[in-house]
Amino acid sequence: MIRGRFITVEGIEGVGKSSNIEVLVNHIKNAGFEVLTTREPGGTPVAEDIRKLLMDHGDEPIPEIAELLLMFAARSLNVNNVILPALQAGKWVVCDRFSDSSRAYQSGGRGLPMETIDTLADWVHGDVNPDVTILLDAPVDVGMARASNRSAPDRIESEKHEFFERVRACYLQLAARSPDRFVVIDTTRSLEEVQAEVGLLVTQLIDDNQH
Ligand code: Z5A
Repeated sequence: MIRGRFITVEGIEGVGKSSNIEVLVNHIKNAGFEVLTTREPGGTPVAEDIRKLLMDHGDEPIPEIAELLLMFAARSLNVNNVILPALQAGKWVVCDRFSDSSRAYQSGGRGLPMETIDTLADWVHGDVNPDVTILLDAPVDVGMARASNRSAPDRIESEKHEFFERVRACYLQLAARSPDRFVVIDTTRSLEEVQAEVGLLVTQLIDDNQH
């Protein structure tokens, strides 16, 4: 029996996922719920090792199918060892990226069939699906400019502008197809404004959960 609420945060790089997850988590804690945060790829020791393999610029090319399967291998570890036990213990779970990232990056960006990703999602995490997905959205140039202030780009961040345009378009299509699950937040505004909107959204979720 799953009792906690499962929230995922999605978006292209630099839209402010990390900056807003903190606010989200604080609101949930202040409302008296236990909350666990995790990220993908990653979240467990082995899944974090898979993350390193995926992000590093090694000499060996990583085929698109291998990339997809590694994302789902990491997800299987995170779901079984972290997310599901927390939900079953009544905790809320906030996950920085989940299967919608595979849909947006590996299907939207790389062109792999969406049906394959849906099949893997069903196989790897069955009924463990987000109750709410917050899609932080901004034009690619805005996200890239914000992200460029940080460390050197990893393997996926080194993709071209058009790749991220396809990823963003795919995210927006996914959100349009599942309006009951997705909330799209425009992050071109100041961080304070975006965080205030995230706060309102969580307050609403907490209210819904209590009635
Ligand atoms: N990936 C995949 O392909 N398939 C999958 O299934 C999964 C993942 C799960 C790792 O993700 C990569 O894995 C990712 C997708 C792929 N590759 N890419 N690209 P990640 O989440 O670890 O990495 P990321 O997307 O690059 O996240 P990020 O760079 O950490 O971005 P962020 O968390 O969204 O942004 P941030 O760190 O909160 O903010 C960036 C900067 O902008 C920072 O200085 C903030 O202070 C600033 N900021 C944020 N919001 C604002 C506003 N509103 N105004 C002004 N400045 C702001």
